[in-house]
Amino acid sequence: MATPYFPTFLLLLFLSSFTLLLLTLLPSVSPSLPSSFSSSPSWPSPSCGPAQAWAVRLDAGSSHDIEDNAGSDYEDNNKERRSVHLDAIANRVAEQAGLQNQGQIGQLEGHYLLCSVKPGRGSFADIWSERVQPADVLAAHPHVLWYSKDRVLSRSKRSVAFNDPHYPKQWHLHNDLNKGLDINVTGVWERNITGQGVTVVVVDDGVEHTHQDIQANYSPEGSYDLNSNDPDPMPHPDVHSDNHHGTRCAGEIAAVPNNSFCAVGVAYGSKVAGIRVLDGPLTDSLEAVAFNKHYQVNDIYSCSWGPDDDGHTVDGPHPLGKAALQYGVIAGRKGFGSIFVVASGNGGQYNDNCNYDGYANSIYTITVGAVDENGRMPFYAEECASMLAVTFSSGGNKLRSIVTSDWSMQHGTGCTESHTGTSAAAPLAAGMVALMLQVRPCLSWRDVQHIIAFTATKCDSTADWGRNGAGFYHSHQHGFGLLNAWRLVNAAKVWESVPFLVSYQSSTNKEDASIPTYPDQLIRTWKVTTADLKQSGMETLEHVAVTVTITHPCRGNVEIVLVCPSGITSVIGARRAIDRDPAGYQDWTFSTVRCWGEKAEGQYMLKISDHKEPTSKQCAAVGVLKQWALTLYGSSMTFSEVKERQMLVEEAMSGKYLDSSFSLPCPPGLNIPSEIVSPFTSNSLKFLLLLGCFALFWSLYYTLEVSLAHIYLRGLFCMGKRRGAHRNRRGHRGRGLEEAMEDEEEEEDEDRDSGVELLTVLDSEAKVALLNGERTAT
Ligand SMILES: [Ca+2]
Ligand SMILES: [Ca+2]
Ligand SMILES: [Ca+2]
Ligand SMILES: [Ca+2]
Repeated sequence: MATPYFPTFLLLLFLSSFTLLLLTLLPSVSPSLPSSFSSSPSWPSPSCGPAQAWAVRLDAGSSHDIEDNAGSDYEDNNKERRSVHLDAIANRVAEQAGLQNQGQIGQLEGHYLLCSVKPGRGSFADIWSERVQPADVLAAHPHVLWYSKDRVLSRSKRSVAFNDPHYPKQWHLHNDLNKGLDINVTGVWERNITGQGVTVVVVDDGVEHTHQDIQANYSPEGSYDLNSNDPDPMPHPDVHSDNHHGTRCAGEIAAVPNNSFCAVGVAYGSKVAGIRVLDGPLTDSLEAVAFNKHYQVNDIYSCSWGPDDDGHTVDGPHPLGKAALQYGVIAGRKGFGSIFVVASGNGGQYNDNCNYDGYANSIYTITVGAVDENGRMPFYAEECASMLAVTFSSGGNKLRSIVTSDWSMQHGTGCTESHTGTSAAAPLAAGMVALMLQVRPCLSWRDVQHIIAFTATKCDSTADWGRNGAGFYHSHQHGFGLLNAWRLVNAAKVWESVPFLVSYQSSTNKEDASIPTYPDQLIRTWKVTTADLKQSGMETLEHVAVTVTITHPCRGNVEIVLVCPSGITSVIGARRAIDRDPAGYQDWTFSTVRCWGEKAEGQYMLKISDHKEPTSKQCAAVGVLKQWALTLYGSSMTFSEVKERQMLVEEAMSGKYLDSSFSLPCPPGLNIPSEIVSPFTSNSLKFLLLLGCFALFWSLYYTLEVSLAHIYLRGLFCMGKRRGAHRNRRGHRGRGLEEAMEDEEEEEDEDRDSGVELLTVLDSEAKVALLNGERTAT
């Protein structure tokens, strides 16, 4: 009979189904891999989705602890031992928190990703894991310095197909004609990175903030009008109809998207402010006020202007402007430093060079040049050794310009297709920095410069690219290359702040050495030893500057080259054919970024030559190097740390950190008052002057009145008692008054004393009035 087998078959069927059910319910047991994420193609691993991951930073504890845990089997160096030790701690922490260690996060030592193992709801494992609260365990754990849970981010993709009629023409944002020749920003926007929480201020001729494409993103808190001294930077129409510049720049940064009007800004989620300062005479003090205006509101200052680009000007910020730039990077943005973006200049056709422009040359500024839509240097662009990077702008006649907002005053339509020059490049760079600051608000002003050097890409094969000792490519025409929003933002995401800025200065070398005619050169060297750098702890370079005093009948003929210890050359003082100024260079500081990331130690060489014109009598006299000094800027970041950062940045380019909710901790910053009322504003100076004049007149009048009353009284009581006496020759404020009195009579001795007393009292009264006035003014 077949029937006895039937229950056995059913039993087998039941058993196998039960086993299958158990297998599906149990958590998938995967080995915990302490390997770095570079080996894993996708990160975080698919089993560790958002809201299930914890990023932790671990403390390795004391070296004794390492010895104990790692054991004597490990003969390798400390670092490796430390890493193994940290892996072990990470495993332990993960286990205790009911999580799974997914390994170190990239190259960030001590940072680990721990995943919760979440099987289906209602399972045994789920019930167990709900009892253990990872947050409680991580918060209390002695080895956990910091932890952060994945938050579920809003993943709604922003449509990059905007309804703004001119968006299709904004080739700098999406170049459909020459693929790849744009700022590579759309991928960043798709991840909701649009500059939210960041304010960019356009320091220019005003911003039409009621403009349809600007109004929604306008920041009145960051704005000011220094030309008219009021809070409203609205541009004033003028006869030339050219005060549209600031509005155009503001549109490039933050033009409102999807409003069916004109264009879209690079950082359309950011706020844009305006400081009106170029529509009137610009003084040093006005410039200084502009550079620090609302410096706790404004994060980035976009400056599309500079000294005359005529090929023979040597000028830059004057003492107050310099001090304001320095103060901005120290105290601006809660101490992380204001970001100053400056245009490199449009004097290309006059053979101008941005190292003769002190704003570009300054270490505090991000110097941005321009390339055309083909990635080539346009005719107007200037080159220099202090150029940090380039981005897109107009080119020759047949090439497209920048499409952006325009003012609607006078002949303006509110939208333009012809914004040109390096003026159009700097705001694009400012917008890209805004995207970086949304991702990581605590980037310092130097972090931003570093990230640009680390991420800019080579363009234009015809340029003079040189590879420096740290592996960075730089050209005098394009700096470190094209700014790339995707690369900048991804690098910003994993960027840990660089150590604080240190500098080294050589002694001032008095020379009085003649500059020989090219190909001969005047060569001077300066050796920087380990001992020289010991005090500051400088390991690697950022900016390198040389300050020179040179006399020459036609200074544009002089060429100054700096050679860093690695051998890379920087033309810090380029020849300028038009510059026949006989003034030479008086303590002018030339700078270069070409030695970025290189070791600071070694021999620096200065080469100066005179490219004489044989026919020119005017330029025949011999030039003289009077004195020179070398200044190095850098940090304690070691050369190997520079290399590690380069690897980390490249690893981040896949977007894996941007896609995850990974974030490094950000310190809150310093508590700096939002605005310090400057005693240097023209208004307060005028007020003080007025008050001073009033006090002086008042004291004169009062002295006169009291003295006359005194004489009158004395005349009444002491008439006829005249006798010879010394003239009071003591100095008083009212010199004219004293003379008037001399004509009237000669003073008596006893009366002179009381007179002095009276005047002293008057003097102090006047002072009190002045002091009170001063207090009111400050
Ligand atoms: Ca105004
Ligand atoms: Ca728009
Ligand atoms: Ca220039
Ligand atoms: Ca600069």
